[in-house]
Amino acid sequence: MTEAESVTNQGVTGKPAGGLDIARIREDFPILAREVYGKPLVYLDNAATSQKPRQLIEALVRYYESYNANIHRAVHCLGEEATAAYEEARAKVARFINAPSPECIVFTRNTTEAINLVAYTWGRANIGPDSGVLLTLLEHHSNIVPWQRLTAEKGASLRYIGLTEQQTLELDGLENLMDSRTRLLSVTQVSNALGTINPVQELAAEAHRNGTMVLVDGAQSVPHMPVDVQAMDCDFFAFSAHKMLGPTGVGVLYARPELLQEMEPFLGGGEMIKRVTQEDAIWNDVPWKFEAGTPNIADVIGFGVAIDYLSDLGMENVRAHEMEISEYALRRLRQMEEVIIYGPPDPADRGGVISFNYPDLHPHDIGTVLDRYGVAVRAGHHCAQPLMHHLDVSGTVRASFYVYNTLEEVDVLVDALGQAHAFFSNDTK
Ligand code: C6P
Repeated sequence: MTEAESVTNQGVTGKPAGGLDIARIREDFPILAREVYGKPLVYLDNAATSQKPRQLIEALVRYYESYNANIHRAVHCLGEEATAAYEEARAKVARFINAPSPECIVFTRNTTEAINLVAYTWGRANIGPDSGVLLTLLEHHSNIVPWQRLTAEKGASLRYIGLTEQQTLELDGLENLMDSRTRLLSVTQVSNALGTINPVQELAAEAHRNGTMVLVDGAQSVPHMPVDVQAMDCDFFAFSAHKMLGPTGVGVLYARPELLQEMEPFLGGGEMIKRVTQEDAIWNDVPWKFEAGTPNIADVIGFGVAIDYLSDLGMENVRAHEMEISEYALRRLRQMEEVIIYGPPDPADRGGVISFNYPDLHPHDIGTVLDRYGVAVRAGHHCAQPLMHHLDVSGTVRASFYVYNTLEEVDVLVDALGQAHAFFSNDTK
């Protein structure tokens, strides 16, 4: 019996873990059957991008084979079918995060573009020399650089909420950071680098008491847990399709409807107008006001299929499965000599992301050896350099889990890690 089997028989063997039938789920992902350097692929880089189910791949083929057309402008049947499927995907996204209506959902290219849209439109209109933007040390560069650019341009202040020793947000003394000048708190719901889950609902309530608007970066939360933007009471919410079984090239900006009404468009061109004269133009209704040019039609439709897939699994089950895997991985990694694990110790306080290091070994070296064992992880700064600087490391090795990962794959990771450590220890003797 493997370590994993001795913990539970619910994993790849087919019995539900967190209510999920993992063996059956794995059959939906053709890529999981491939080998890397002669070893079965163990894909643990899901925080970077997830793998895609057959249902999504087939939906993309179906679109291109049977109703490929531009949307919102054709009078023909294909155009109507494509428009209906595209707008149906918007409605599915709205339901998935409990947005009040599909009109609150703007399709972008990714989370990065969604945050930049807010910085460029709402930010330019509302941030001035007397204002401030508050971030946290857990942010991805996508939620740092747009605000650095905006605050530099406007002469506004930029502050960061720091971290406790357990690498959760240091909320003692928040009142000193968030003052009457703070126009925006922009915070990730789950850290991509450490897995820390932030109390965004409480933070939003605190921010609103202070008259501060709230943007939540949901790139690492929506794929992995139930999300309700109305309960969270955020003003803006951003995430990417490709991290949640969907295609690349599609992101989402949710915003409270009255904000979208007030905001100026981001890009100008076709689709985002009602009427254009030689001198000026009248903007289209929301959300189309923010979707200039031909959008990524096929991939938005595919995203709708990915949402159907996750909805069928049930996001509570997805979360339960990842907690089970994380708990097991944390336990096994803690048994290994010298491994330094980052992030909160309790799996309930973290998403399915585990970052770790060996002292004196570069994360890239570890990642490269793991790859030779078929194990795909991310190694490096995870686009979170201010956080790495705070931790005083150049980077970490990061294993990140999803619905198709098994406890047995954690065993493969741990064994390969042991081999990598032994290899470099001998190398340095
Ligand atoms: N993080 C990772 O390996 P895009 O690239 O726009 O789809 O997502 C950006 C982004 C924003 N916020 C968070 C919390 C994220 O994790 C990411 C993407 C990937 O961690 C790729 S760098």
